[in-house]
Amino acid sequence: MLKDISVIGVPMDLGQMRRGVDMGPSAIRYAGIIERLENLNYQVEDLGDIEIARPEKQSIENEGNLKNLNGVLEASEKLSESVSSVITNKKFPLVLGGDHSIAIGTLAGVSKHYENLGVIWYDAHGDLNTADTSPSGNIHGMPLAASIGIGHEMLTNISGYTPKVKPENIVIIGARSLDEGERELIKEKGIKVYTMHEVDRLGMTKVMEETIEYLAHTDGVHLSLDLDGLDPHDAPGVGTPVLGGISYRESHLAMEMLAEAEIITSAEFVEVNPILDEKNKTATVAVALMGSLFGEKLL
Ligand code: Z70
Ligand code: MN
Ligand code: MN
Ligand code: MN
Repeated sequence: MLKDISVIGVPMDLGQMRRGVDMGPSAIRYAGIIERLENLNYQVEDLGDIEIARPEKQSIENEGNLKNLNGVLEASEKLSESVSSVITNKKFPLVLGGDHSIAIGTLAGVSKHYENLGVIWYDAHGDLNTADTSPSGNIHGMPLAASIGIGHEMLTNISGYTPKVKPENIVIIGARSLDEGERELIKEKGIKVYTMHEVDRLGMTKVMEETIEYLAHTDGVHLSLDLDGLDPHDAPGVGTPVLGGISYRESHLAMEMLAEAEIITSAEFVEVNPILDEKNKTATVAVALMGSLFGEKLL
């Protein structure tokens, strides 16, 4: 991973109903991401934030069971364009969220550039809902489904094509809160999932060895890391904390193994919510994990 890095902030909070996750990009910058990467000798360009409609300005028209659909669509198209031009310029796109609905736009921008993109989805959740299966109507619970072409046509067709990812090119790591419709979709599509049961049972070393091997046939791998994949003790500043998550140490190890394998070609870190956090701990953890992902070593 010797490419120079372009950072894109996405102050998105329309994919869920809690305030504050729009401040995620600021919190991550405040925790020192740019300096951290520069110290690893990357040339880092901060492209600033994508402009996102404020919830106050949205007429909360919920199309079916899709909250803030128009705002999410608008942001997804903008983000897709921005991410795509970063790749055209031969830089590594590093996207800072914002809620996880931004992955719809990120993957739309990334996958254009790959024939056979792999995705690692590091998350407590599957994010495999559609309007029909979602208990909440929150689009941040739907981006992985949308990216494999399942769900509302407006969400699956961002940037004018679908699907972005093949189900067999996905690995979910850290899952421990799956809705009924998500479980059915995982079985139907044969999606590879390391729930917390497998993380406990196999250990993170084996989980990552298998993940890297499983994705060996792909021509690029996107890492979509939801901070709620970590245990709430280590990452308390998230909108939907779920007990029994991946530890800070295991997450470091996972990032180090990805760095060593040199397979990651784009990444996003999402769901950091500084108003639910303890002294910016979660953004600080995110920055530390990005350090490891980009090759930081202890010795
Ligand atoms: C639930 C839903 C979710 C993130 C929560 C939760 C989804 N499955 N995703 N936090 N990042 O409402 O669809
Ligand atoms: Mn998520
Ligand atoms: Mn593609
Ligand atoms: Mn999640």
